[in-house]
Amino acid sequence: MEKYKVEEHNHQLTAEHKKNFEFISSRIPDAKAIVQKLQEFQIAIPSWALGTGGTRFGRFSGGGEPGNLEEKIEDVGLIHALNKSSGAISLHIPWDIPNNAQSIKALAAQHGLRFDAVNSNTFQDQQQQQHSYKFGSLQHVDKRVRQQAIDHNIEVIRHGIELGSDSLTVWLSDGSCFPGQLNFRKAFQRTLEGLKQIYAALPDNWKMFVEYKAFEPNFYSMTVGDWGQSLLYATKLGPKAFTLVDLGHHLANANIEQIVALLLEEGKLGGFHFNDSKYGDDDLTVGSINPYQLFLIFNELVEGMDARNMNHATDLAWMIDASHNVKDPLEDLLQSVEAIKIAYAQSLIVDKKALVIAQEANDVVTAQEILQHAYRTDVRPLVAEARLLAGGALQPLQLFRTLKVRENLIKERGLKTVATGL
Ligand code: LRH
Ligand code: MN
Repeated sequence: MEKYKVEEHNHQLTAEHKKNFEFISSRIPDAKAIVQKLQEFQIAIPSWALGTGGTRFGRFSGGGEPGNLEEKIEDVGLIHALNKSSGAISLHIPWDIPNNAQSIKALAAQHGLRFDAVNSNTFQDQQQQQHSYKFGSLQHVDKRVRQQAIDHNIEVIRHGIELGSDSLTVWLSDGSCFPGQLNFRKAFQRTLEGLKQIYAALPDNWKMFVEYKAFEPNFYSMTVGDWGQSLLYATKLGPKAFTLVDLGHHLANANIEQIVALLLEEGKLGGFHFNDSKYGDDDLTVGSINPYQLFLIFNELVEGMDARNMNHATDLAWMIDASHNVKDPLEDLLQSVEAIKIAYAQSLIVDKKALVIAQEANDVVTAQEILQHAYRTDVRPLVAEARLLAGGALQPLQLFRTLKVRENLIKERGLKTVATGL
């Protein structure tokens, strides 16, 4: 993405933007500090969500998909050039094995990208694999299957070390589909034993994220099925283990913002897989279904992180985990990053002192008014100003379309390339 194209785009929009930015800056305390925080706040893009996703009923590719890891890094680099908010990529192994780690690392650096958490995969059987994960991986009744899964995770850590990553995400599809199929206690003990061996292989400065999920692909029990189970594992593993909250991994109507507040209070919240959903693990665009919930989650995050003097930008892992069935993958990711930055900005303008006074006075009405005033404030000029100061586009999606990026990718890569991933 040539810089002059971004500057040309911004030149046309700057006057309108400045008017909007001055309007909101005059109505909130310390807009400058908020813009600074927004500039620092980077969200990692999943390497497995740069192509068209699908369901068991079908997959409708949009063309121009990245056919290898190099092209995936170029696509994340393009997103980052547009929004200056996606300065990291999260790899999934073996979907994206970096054959030559040094050249991959150099290519990423050229695009201003670092490598966030690396993800293991013991939920699919690979071609040359000796033992099947049909009945689980770390929970498996057969020690050889468990050892195979442990070895894979240690291999993933090795790839991460080569790339300069400093965290491993373990999501286990393990569980059962029918009552009586699984001994829950043994499954828990075996899984904990396996995670301990993986934990022992972590470099000193690394973190391990234990991602929980309520159901799918198992539909009776999941061996890491909710925040409580993940917290149990993370607590028994040690100080380098944390829970990972994927917004789509909860039972209906779960109060995710309360879960976040408590995991933060326990010092065991490691990070997020942001997406949105109406029913199950729908992996939809962040903020597309329930943007108020996303705001309430960030409100708890900012309140809890400030209470622990945590650095908003670096002390938790901010990652997207989405799948695109009907939208252009890059447009979908641009919308998701924007939704996350807007929710973060809204949470930064909450009048926290007044909220505490209302809460301590059981003034329920005023407490709601304070939150919804922030939620109903159009903070988009703050997010845009942060982008502008960072050299990004004032309207990334608009510029993506104006420059016919997808059309050019289709010319370059064709209609048939398929990106590895979901
Ligand atoms: C499981 C999950 C997990 C990934 C996978 C791609 O639903 O959220 O984070 O490994 O999606
Ligand atoms: Mn996830």
